[in-house]
Amino acid sequence: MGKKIFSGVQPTGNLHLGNYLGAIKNFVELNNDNENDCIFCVVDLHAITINQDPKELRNNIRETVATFIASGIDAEKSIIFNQSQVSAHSEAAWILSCTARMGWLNRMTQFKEKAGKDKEKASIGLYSYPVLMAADILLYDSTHVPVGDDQKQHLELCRDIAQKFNNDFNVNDFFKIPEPLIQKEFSRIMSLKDGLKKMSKSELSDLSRINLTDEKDQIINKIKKAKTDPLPMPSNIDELEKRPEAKNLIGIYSSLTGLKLEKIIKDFSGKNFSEFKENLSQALVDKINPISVEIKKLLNEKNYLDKILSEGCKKANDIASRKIKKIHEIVGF
Ligand code: AQP
Repeated sequence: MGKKIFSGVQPTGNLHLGNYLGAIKNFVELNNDNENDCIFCVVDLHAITINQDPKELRNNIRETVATFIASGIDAEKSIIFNQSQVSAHSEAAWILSCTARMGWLNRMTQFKEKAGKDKEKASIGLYSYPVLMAADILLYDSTHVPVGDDQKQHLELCRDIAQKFNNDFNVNDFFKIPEPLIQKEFSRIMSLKDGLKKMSKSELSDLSRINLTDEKDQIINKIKKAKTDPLPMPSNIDELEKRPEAKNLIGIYSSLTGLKLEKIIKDFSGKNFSEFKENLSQALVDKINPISVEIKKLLNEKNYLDKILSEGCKKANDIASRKIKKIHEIVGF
């Protein structure tokens, strides 16, 4: 039986290699399987949990759609839409925030990381972000959610909310309990400047990430400058655990080329990083350059991108409005 796939990407600019290898690459594979029903959402309501410039946000929404298409998602075979245009998301998020418990949300590590030291100044939206994410997923009876490893905890919370709602209202199986789809290996791509920090859009230094719009020279330069340790290339897998930057770069190379870690380590064992970095740059250029060229081309086709969104919104709204109607009946509105 086919899967019902749902996943979202925030239109916060600078979509990067982590977003691609952790999530979008998986979206494309799932979308290629005709058995699956796929919904890919540009989660603009999530984006405003931190300050956004309205004009940039509007551009970033289109750029996210362009990235989906340029990466190989087929708009004919999936629903692509932006969250703010389907009001059931906000409505369901409110209702589910009455099911979710403070204690559960207090455990969310992403909030702690993003709010930083001054939690009092973080928006309430940033805190309740995972409840909106649960609403997104549950409105479509999604069975599988492809995400990067950083979203695993939010998905567990979504399952808890679904189960509690089903129990509280005695509606067994009303919300489907979704399964995460997380890559087995290298599901968290790390910063090029610090192997212990996630590659991220909001990191100030552009050298910390490969953007999906980077040109060939930028990619080569970033890999040249990527942090490594002073030792030569590792000679066995066990060494990787103690060498986060080497582990990250080798992991990226393995994800891009499909080569096994053992083979990469055998081929480069004891050599200088510079030789490996040349191979890595080439693999990156081969993968990212065609995507980058296509994104830039699509950004000149605003009407086409807007049409994808408006058609997607109609389809998403059909499904979500039916589900929210049932939710209203269940809670007694
Ligand atoms: N570094 C990463 N490695 C693997 N997967 C990642 N994802 C994000 N970063 C990595 C996955 O990409 C999908 C879309 O992410 P998002 O745009 O919704 O937000 P995010 O996780 O908050 O991404 P960033 O880059 O870290 O943004 P900022 O800097 O704004 O916090 C998700 O499936 C995510 O797991």
